[in-house]
Amino acid sequence: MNTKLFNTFGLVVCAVLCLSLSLNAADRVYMADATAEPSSNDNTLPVMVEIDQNATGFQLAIKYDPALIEITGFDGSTGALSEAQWLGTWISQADGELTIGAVLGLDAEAEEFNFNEVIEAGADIKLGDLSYNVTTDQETTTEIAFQNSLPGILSSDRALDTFNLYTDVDGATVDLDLSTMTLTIEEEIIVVPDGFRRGDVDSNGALEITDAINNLSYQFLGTYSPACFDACDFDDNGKIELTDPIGNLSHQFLGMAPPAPPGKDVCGPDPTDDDELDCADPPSNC
Ligand SMILES: [Ca+2]
Ligand SMILES: [Ca+2]
Ligand SMILES: [Ca+2]
Repeated sequence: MNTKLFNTFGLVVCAVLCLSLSLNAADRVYMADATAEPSSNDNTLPVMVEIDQNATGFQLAIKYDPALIEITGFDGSTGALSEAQWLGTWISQADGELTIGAVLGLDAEAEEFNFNEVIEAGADIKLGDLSYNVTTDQETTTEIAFQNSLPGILSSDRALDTFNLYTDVDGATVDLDLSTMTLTIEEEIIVVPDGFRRGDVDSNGALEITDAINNLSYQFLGTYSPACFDACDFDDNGKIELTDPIGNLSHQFLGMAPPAPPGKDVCGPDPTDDDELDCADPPSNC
């Protein structure tokens, strides 16, 4: 075979092999990385697949650390397995193993599979949700893995190993590529918005004459340091001026216009946060 012919032959072989490889590459089962709080119950994880043939049934096997989490079940009603006519879940908490079996079509009278019922080929298909509790009170990370050859939870005598696969419309099995997800167990960080009451210069939660006086002392005597400059900007024009304490007094004693949003009664962020003023030390009572 001369070089040119050999190269052509190689291209043809690659075209066939590479095409089939790219088709098969789509068969996988996975879960996205997630975060949960220590000692938290009733968490859920979506179980996802990507399949390049129509599927008539699934078998999944999952390994997890039983010292950190407790898997309590699998709910197919929240995903594509809501159409399944048979769905079984086996959990061995002691071993940290979970097996799921599902059949889309089942002809009960004929006692045989009905391969007309399918989950159609595609990507990002949610089969359902795992439910789990975090049993550790420590912050840590743990892995949950789709793993083959788990001892046969599926069989009562544990004689059969369980693999991750699905069946196609001919009843043939298709292996699923495996994956491992990371579960980060950590306390939720509660972000407190930088809220303030406008006009409440001393951040005591009420609009009083002292707020106007403190504003004047800051501007003209330099004897007062506001913790929240936005609160001093009564009309929210982006500047702290004489008009601000005057507007404050006029509202309190003459019933004139109230302070600009968020107002004096409700804590909130500055709707015009693009000026030079900020609220570096938001009131703790907001
Ligand atoms: Ca005040
Ligand atoms: Ca102003
Ligand atoms: Ca502003």
